[in-house]
Amino acid sequence: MTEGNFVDYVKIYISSGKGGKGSTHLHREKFIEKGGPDGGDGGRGGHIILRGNKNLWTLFHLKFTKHVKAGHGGDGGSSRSTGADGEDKIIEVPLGTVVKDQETEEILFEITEHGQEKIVAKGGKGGLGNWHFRSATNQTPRYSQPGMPAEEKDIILELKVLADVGLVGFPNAGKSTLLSVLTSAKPKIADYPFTTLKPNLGIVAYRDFQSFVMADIPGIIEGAAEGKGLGHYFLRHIERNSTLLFLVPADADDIKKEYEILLDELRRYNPEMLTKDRLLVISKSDMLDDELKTEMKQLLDAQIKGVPYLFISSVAQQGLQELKDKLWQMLN
Ligand SMILES: Nc1nc2c(ncn2[C@@H]2O[C@H](COP(=O)(O)OP(=O)(O)OP(=O)(O)O)[C@@H](O)[C@H]2O)c(=O)[nH]1
Ligand SMILES: [Mg+2]
Repeated sequence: MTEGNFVDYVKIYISSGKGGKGSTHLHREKFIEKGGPDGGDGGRGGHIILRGNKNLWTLFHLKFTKHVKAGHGGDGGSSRSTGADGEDKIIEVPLGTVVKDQETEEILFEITEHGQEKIVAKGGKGGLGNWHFRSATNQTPRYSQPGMPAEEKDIILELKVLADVGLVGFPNAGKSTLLSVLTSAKPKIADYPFTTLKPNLGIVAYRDFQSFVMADIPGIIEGAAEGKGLGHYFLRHIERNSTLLFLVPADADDIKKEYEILLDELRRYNPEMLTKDRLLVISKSDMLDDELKTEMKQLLDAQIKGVPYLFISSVAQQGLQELKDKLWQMLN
């Protein structure tokens, strides 16, 4: 898969296991004519459990999971032996996964911590065996409880928390190329606008085994907030990023203007986007010689205030470590 490893919505049909039935058994042994009741209890049906996993970033691994079924509880047996519990099924999800009941649209809960476990469909309780029902008046009860039924439903998993750093830029600015050199993601790259049609996520490895997540989204054009291009729909994917990385290519006619158009589109989409930390990078700066770069720096220093900027080149591998350092510093 080279495109669209980003999945933030899945629907799954789940069913827990039903409880095993209790046993109606009367003890029989040589020389003991009338043994008492000794039917054991049924086992519990398996639960469906959601578990948070901080190493997952999307719901991609569940994209093709349509059903999840837990095991049924075993029936109780003689000699008060209890049936085995049904096997639980665990669904691992990224932190920030919101779980909804599809039918009622009710939010059931949210998984926010690594290792956090929540039962989303409870296994049926096992029935009690007849041993429990013996009494002074009934020494040989010939009944036991059935197991409780399973729980079945469709659930929706929706991912709320997204990457740390979101890439923002016009089509063809070099966003996907940057993702491909900083992470092991393999997004499609081409010399035409709207190459990227779906968001891509990658994990940027940082010094000493640390990492952060970067999201590449389709290019944004003027009017995106009103639905032009593809940017509008995908802006929601960077709504929760803590830091936005603006890319303007070195060969842009007017860097300041391009940056301001991008900023304005974000503002129109949601003014809160402007409260995030921002970093501007001039991409494809391998196209600049030193003289041009110096000139451009002077211009940018005069024109663009209040946002740090860097020159980078994904192709020539320039300024990338500096970029990672800067992003890391902003994230922490
Ligand atoms: N010279 C040079 N070209 C680059 C650099 N980075 C990207 N390019 C080229 O720019 C073109 C667009 O790159 P992409 O990474 O696909 O751009 P994008 O921003 O993801 O584009 P969309 O997905 O359409 O929004 C490709 O032809 C790349 O090879 C760079 O550092 N230097
Ligand atoms: Mg792209």
